[in-house]
Amino acid sequence: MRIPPMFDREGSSLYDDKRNQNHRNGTIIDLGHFGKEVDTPQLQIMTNNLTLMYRQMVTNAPCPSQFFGAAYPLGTEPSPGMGTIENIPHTPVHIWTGDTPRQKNGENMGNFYSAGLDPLFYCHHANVDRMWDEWKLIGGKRRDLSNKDWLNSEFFFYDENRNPYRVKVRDSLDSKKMGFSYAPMPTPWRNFKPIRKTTAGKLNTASIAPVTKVFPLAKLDRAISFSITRPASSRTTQEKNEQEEILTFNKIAYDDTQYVRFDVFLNVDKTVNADELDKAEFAGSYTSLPHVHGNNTNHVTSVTFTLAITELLEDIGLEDEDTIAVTLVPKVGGEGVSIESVEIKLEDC
Ligand SMILES: [Cu+2]
Repeated sequence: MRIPPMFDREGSSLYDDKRNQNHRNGTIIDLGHFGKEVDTPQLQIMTNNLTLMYRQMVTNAPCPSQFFGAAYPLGTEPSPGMGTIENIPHTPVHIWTGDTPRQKNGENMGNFYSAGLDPLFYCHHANVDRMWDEWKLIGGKRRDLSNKDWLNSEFFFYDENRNPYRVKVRDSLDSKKMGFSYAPMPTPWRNFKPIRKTTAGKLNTASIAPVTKVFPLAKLDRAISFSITRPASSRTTQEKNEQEEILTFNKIAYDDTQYVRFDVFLNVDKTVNADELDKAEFAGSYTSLPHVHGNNTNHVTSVTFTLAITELLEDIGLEDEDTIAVTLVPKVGGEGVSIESVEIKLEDC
């Protein structure tokens, strides 16, 4: 949960001056970070981090389509939905590391165009790659895709002689074939399933606006709650095993030169304390890594965001309910975020 000390020695080739100076000297990385300094106690930051890791690796990623993100075949709309760990911890580590206090665009790590200028970028991305291995070790249906389009996708890199070098996804599934493997490490998040803190039971959804009245939402400038009907309730173990219940946010639009982050909770009202994420009702967060474009003008992006909620509904005791309450809490940039619609779908796992 810290930047390794060797990256923090001034004068070393691993050091980069364009990092947030408040986050040096072994400061604990805040995966809940949203670009502002907040007075969250260290213990709370650590429990938030463990909760976020559990959500991204376990709860929200029971199937390959959640972990890897939605399919993006040629000819379809961009940003069909990113993978769980691309969202978190990948993006918050970028934002947390970048020099937001002194650089216009959070350079280096906090912006897409400049992130690779910081040597830490490569360590960070190797760590994300390591989490791919860890995810497969959890078991269940957590395995690589067999889709040929995915396996045969190609990327160009450069070798040590600056010659282009082609790599297919299928060549990169087993790191041992590439000559390396990751040393076993403790995974404290594996057993960090948040426990239910309230005993209030089901929130009265009759007093909350239905999803059809709230969306399309013009701006997420404050916390909002809505009720939404599930496609099925009281699902059997076998049904849950075959299909995952997916809370889907369609066409989230915002200016992607800005950082946005919002949290999603189930079965709580708008007064929820969103600084404490270690609760069963916390479903997940959406985060974005800013892209500064050549001309630096606004650039509206439209994305789909999905959250797997089968385990969550079990843990909160909502499996038998037809209608549930969802609350969105903007952390940063919400005034520039619009959302066209929200639905719950069952997807093959
Ligand atoms: Cu990155």
